[in-house]
Amino acid sequence: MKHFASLLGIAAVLAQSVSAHYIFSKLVLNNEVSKDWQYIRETTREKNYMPTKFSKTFDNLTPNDADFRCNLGSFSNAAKTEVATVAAGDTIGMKLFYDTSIAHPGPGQVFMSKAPTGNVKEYEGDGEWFKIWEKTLCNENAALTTDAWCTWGMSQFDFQIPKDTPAGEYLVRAEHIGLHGAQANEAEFFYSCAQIKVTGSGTGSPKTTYKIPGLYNDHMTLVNGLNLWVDKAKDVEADIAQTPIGDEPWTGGNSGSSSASSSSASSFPASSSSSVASSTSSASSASSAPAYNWGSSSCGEY
Ligand SMILES: [Cu+2]
Repeated sequence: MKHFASLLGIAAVLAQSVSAHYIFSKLVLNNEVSKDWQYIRETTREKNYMPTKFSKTFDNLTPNDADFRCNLGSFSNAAKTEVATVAAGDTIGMKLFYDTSIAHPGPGQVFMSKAPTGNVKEYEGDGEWFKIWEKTLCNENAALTTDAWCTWGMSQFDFQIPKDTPAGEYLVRAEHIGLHGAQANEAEFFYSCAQIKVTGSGTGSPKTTYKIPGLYNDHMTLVNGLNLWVDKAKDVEADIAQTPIGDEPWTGGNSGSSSASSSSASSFPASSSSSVASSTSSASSASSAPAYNWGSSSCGEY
């Protein structure tokens, strides 16, 4: 049994070696790809492509930290990062370093947050965030460990800045989560933030907003307990529903009166208590998790 497990481990290493880790470094405007870190705040971490995790961390960073907003040390590069002008309603993209593509199974999402002073270069991202784009399962009959996920194989996320977005400067945070280590609390978060200036006359207001940190916690089964080798698509969907990933993205409109906004914001911690309950129920599958999780071996250095 031990030999079997190590063979599987070697197979996982071989499968992984063709697919490096990744980080969003380029902005795509009118199909033109920017330079790396021209509009996206560069992280100061030595291996910028390594993921943020709840356990077995790199650089001690976890999703509970302030730098989970735009990645480690990136605010120190805000002033030298350019601000891209984008008309509300336009579709832009965020593209991966080295033109890699995503070879980890999991959802992708894009969040925005308005700079309260009007100057995004001095904004740390401690205000309200809202979600504008989301990709989860696209083919439930495909393997949950690979191409069941819409983002599998993508090298960039293309998304529309909602037409109703009010003019102003914003952080735009693209994120991909690799769930292949979630059974061991080693979900992998890949993310960074672009600086943009939205033009237009939008007067919309998102219904649901979030704080970062606060998007995820390790009581959420999706990132701590889910097992892609054992669980079914409906289990994954139920786990997604307990996180902000399950919320509808804001694509425009004035769904956000201030009271609606505050009630949905306050329901967010409440919903995390239900995920605590379900994480207990799936603990048995986590403890019988196969030994070949990628989190410990192949995902260490690439
Ligand atoms: Cu990995």
